[in-house]
Amino acid sequence: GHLEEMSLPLFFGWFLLSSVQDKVRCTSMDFVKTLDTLEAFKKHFIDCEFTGKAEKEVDLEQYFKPTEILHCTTKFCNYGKKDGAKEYAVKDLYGSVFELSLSALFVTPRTVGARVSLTEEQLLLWPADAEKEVEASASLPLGSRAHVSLGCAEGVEPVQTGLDLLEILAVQQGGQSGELVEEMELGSLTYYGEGRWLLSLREPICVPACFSSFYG
Ligand code: ACK
Repeated sequence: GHLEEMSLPLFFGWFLLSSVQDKVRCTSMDFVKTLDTLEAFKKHFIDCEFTGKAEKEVDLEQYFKPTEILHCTTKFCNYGKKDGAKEYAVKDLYGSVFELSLSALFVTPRTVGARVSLTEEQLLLWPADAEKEVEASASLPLGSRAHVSLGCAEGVEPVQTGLDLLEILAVQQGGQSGELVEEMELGSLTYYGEGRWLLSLREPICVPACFSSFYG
């Protein structure tokens, strides 16, 4: 009936515990600030991906608006309108705390995010079609889209963060290795063209996150 339909959330996912949210935000903010100071970033920036204009300076800290709740979406249900929303029955793990491994940070002209490397157990909660929705990434391994959105440029929706990650991974898979730009304290920074940067973390950031849902 009507009430039953209403009981499906906007999405299911792992929600970072509040104790680690600040740490993740600070790490990503430091990364964005550092990126902003690199000559290589300025050089590519002038070709202009970030503003569309030939501006020489951009304050990335202002450019990206922080996302509200740090989480990694598993199933986007859209209150039941999305395919497979009803079948996504994961009640037995609801409320469990998992340890998520953030393995990379990335920045594009649209979004900032963290890549999440899922364990076998975590992959059991991952929808089989998450990567297939995007043509370019249909052959990427299950879980490739897993991410935490950290910030979006003005007018960009958070769904874009996962799409940007898939694009970068599709370029990697296509055999283009990207241009290794710099060994940084946190890891190696690679440029994938079109304003896409990925910092592969030397030590993944491990964060506790509760499997739950968001109604909004
Ligand atoms: O950063 P995210 O994973 O991207 O978290 C938000 C959350 O749901 C609430 O908007 C994600 N989201 C939005 N639309 C979709 C979609 N069509 N497919 C997958 N995830 C989505 C968004």
